[in-house]
Amino acid sequence: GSKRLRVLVDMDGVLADFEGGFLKKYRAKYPDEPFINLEDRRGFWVSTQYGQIRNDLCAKAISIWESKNFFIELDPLPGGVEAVKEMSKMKDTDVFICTSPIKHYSYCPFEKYAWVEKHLGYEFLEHTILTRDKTVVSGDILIDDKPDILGAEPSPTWEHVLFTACHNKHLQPGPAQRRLLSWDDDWRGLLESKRQ
Ligand code: UMP
Repeated sequence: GSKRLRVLVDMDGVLADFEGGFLKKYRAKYPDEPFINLEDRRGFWVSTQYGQIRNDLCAKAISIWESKNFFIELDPLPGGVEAVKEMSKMKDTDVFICTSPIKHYSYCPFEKYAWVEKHLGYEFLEHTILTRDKTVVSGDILIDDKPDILGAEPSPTWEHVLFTACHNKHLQPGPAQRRLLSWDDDWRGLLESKRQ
């Protein structure tokens, strides 16, 4: 098929290593506090799982991603930047980064744009969407590691493809939900399947 395709790609947990960056900075700031190895992460919300260990660890976790330089210093996840660059050069393909900033807005929105410029180039800022509600953004596919993507629009136009992450790998995907195991997985075939 040759239908024009609009692909939405999430940032944290898909292009940028939020979980790895969090754990490294949390352990450096709180060396004497308990922590959760990435293999033991369950549930999308890091703060919720830390709060289950001990109540005050929820706020300590949040203090990490509310800090200056947290988002800009996140490492790219393997193959993500390369995949986005390749898909944006494909015929009949529009790629947008679609990411939710935290509400503590001092650093995060700025640093998300800076990360895109640093890793994908200034031109990609034209293709960067910061929104707290991805259901109101239209597209054919949304590649995202969050299992439940809800918002004001009950029937989003995109198909949510679940990108595997430490916190969701044990989840049984919904009956029709497709997964991308990593950027080594067949994302090209996934895009092609939506052009039919
Ligand atoms: N985030 C939290 N709390 C957590 C984990 C993540 O606020 O426990 C933030 C980081 C990102 C946002 O800014 O939530 C998730 O954005 P998306 O990956 O859904 O775009």
